[in-house]
Amino acid sequence: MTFRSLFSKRWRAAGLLIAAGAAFPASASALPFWMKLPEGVSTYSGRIDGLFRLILWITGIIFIVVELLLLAFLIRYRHREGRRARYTHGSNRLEVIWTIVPAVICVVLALLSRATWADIKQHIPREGVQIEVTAEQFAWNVRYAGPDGKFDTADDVQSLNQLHFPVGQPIVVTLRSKDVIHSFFLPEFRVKQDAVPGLSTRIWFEGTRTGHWEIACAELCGLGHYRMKGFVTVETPEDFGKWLKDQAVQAAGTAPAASAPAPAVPPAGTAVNQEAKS
Ligand SMILES: [Cu+2]
Repeated sequence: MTFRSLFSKRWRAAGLLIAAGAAFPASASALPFWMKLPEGVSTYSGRIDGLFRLILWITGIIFIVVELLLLAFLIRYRHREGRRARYTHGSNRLEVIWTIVPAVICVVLALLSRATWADIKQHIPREGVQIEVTAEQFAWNVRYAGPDGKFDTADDVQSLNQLHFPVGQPIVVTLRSKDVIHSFFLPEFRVKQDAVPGLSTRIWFEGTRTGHWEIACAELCGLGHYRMKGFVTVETPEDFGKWLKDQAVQAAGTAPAASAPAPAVPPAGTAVNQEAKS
C-alpha cells in the first residue's frame, strides 16, 4: 500500500462523513451518559454547554481519527527484515487540506461563540447586584454594599467563604486577589474567572433557581489550594434582603469586630501558608 493509496477514495469519503457529522450542531446536542456536566443553574449555562459539547464532539472525533491513523501507520510501516527506508517528500495537497480544515473549523467556532462571549464577558448589566470578592491564600472574602446599596459606608457587610445572592437578578462580581493568582469557579453557574493581584475584574451571572452550591479555586495557588472552598446560597430576593439586614445588624452590634467577621470556616490556610514561607 502506498502513501497515496492510504488516502484512497474510501478514506476520503469516511473523513468527509465524519467531518460533516462533527460540523452538524444537532449531533452535538448530547453527551454520553458518563460525560454529564453538573446541573446548569445560570441564565447562560445552556449556551456555554452547547458550545462545550460542539467543541468536544469536533475535537473528540479528530482525536479518534488521528489515533487510529497513528496506529495504522505504526503497524503498516513497522520494521521488517530486508525492507529499506524510502525518501518521500509527502503530499502538498494533504498538507494544504489539513491546514485549511482546522483553520476553517476554528473560524466557524469563533463566529459561533462570538455572541455568547460578548454577552458574558463584555455586556455587564448596569442594574446588577454589586458584590466584591477578594481572594487570598486560602479563602474568599465577600463584601456587600449593605441595605443602602453603597460600598464604603457603615452598613457594608462582609463574609468569609459565604456568597449569598438573590435568584432571578443579575449579579456583578468585582474580583480581586490579595496575593497570588486564584480562579473563582462556580461550576454550576459556568463561571470561571482568574483573580489577579493588582487587577479588578468584573464578571456577571444570574441564578435561575434557589439552592446551595460551592465555590472552588481553579488555580493551583499554594499548599492550601485544595481546601480553598466557599459556599453559594441563592435565595429569593426577600430572603436575601433579610439576610443582608441581619448581617448588617450583627456587624453593627459587634462594631470592633466588624472588619474581621467570625469566619465560617477556620482560616487554617493562613497557618499553612506561613509554614510554607518559614
Ligand atoms: Cu486559590
